[in-house]
Amino acid sequence: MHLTVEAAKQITAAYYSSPIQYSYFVGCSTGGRQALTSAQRFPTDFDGILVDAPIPDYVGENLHTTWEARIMERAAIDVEQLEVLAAAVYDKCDGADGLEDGVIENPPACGFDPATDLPVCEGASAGPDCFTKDQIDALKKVYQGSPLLPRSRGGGGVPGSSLICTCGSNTPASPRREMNRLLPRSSARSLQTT
Ligand SMILES: [Ca+2]
Repeated sequence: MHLTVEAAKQITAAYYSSPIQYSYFVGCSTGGRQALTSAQRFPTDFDGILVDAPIPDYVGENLHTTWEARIMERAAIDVEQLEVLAAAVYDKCDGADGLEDGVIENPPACGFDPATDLPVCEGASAGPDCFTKDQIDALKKVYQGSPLLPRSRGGGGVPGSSLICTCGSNTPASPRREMNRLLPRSSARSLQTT
C-alpha cells in the first residue's frame, strides 16, 4: 500500500497543482489491517489513521469463518426461518436500549438466547416458523464465537446486528444480511460438495 500512497500523493498534487498538506487513511476489515500495517511499517505516510474493525489475524479469521460454516452446515437455517429469527431478535432486543423504534442500538445489552427466545419445533424436522434443537444449538455456538475467536475477543455474531462485518455499525438483523452467514440449506449442500 505504501507505493500506492506515494503514487496517489503525486497524482493528487499534480491534479491540484499544489503540494499535499495533510493525508489521512480510513480502513475497515482488511482495510483496518492495512491501516495497522501502514502505521507500523510506514508511520510517516499519513497524518492520521482511523482503524475500523481490523482483521490483524487473517488466517485465524478465515479459520473462524470456516468453523462457523461447518456449524451451520450441520443445522442450516432456511430463509423462512431467518424471518422468524430476525423477528425474535427484534422482540427481545429493540426495547433493551430504552426505545422500541426498530433500531437495536445496544446488541450486547439484549441477552438474546436462542434456547429460550426462539420457537422450538415439536418434532425433529424444522418448520418455517420453528427451530430444531440442532439449529438452536448451532445458533448458540455461532453467537458465542469459535474457540479461535470467542465472544470475549470480539468473535461471534451479535444478535440484533448483522452477522457480517458492518464496519462498526450496529445494523439491525435482517434476513438478507443473516443469510450471509447462516447458510441456507442450498448453500450448505454446495459447501459439502466443494
Ligand atoms: Ca431500540
